[in-house]
Amino acid sequence: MAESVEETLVLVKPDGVARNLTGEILRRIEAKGYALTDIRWVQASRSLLEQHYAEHQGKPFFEPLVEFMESGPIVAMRIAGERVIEGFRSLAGTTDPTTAAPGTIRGDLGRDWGLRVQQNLVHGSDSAASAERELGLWFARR
Ligand code: IDP
Ligand code: MG
Repeated sequence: MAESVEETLVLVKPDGVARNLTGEILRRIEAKGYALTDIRWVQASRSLLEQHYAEHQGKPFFEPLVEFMESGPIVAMRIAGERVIEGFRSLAGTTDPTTAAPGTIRGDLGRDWGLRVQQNLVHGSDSAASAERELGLWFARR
C-alpha cells in the first residue's frame, strides 16, 4: 500500500444492521471512492466493547452505549484510502443524528428515538492512533 493510504475502522452498529442499512452505508463508502479491505459480522462481547469505548468509561451514556452495542450483530469493516479517517467521519456526520447535516449517513438515515444513548448507525475511528488500536481489536488474528 502507498505510504499515504490510511485505514479506518467502520462499524455498522446494531441499529444499522437491524434496519437493513448495511448495504446503503457500504454503498456510500464505495461511491466516495474508498476501498473495503476486510469485513466481519460480529456479535460483540462486553469485553470487546469496554475496550473499544474505554475513553467513555464513567460518562452517563457509557452503560446504555455498551448495552446498545451488545443488543444485536454489528458489521465491522476495514476501509482504506488517502485521508479516509477524516473522510469517513465527514461522510458519517456529527454524533447527534437530529442535527447531523443532510447528505451524511447520520443526517439522512438517523433520528432521535428518545433513548438514553443516541443510535446513530455507524462508528468511525477519530484519529490514526484510534484506527490502529480499534482495527487491532475488531480484526485481531483469530
Ligand atoms: P462518535 O461516535 O461521533 O465518535 P463519541 O463521542 O465517540 O461519538 O460517542 C460514542 C457514541 O456514544 C456515539 O456515537 C453515540 O452513540 C453515543 N453518545 C455520545 N454522546 C452521547 C450523548 O451525549 N448522549 C447519548 N449518546 C451519546
Ligand atoms: Mg468516537
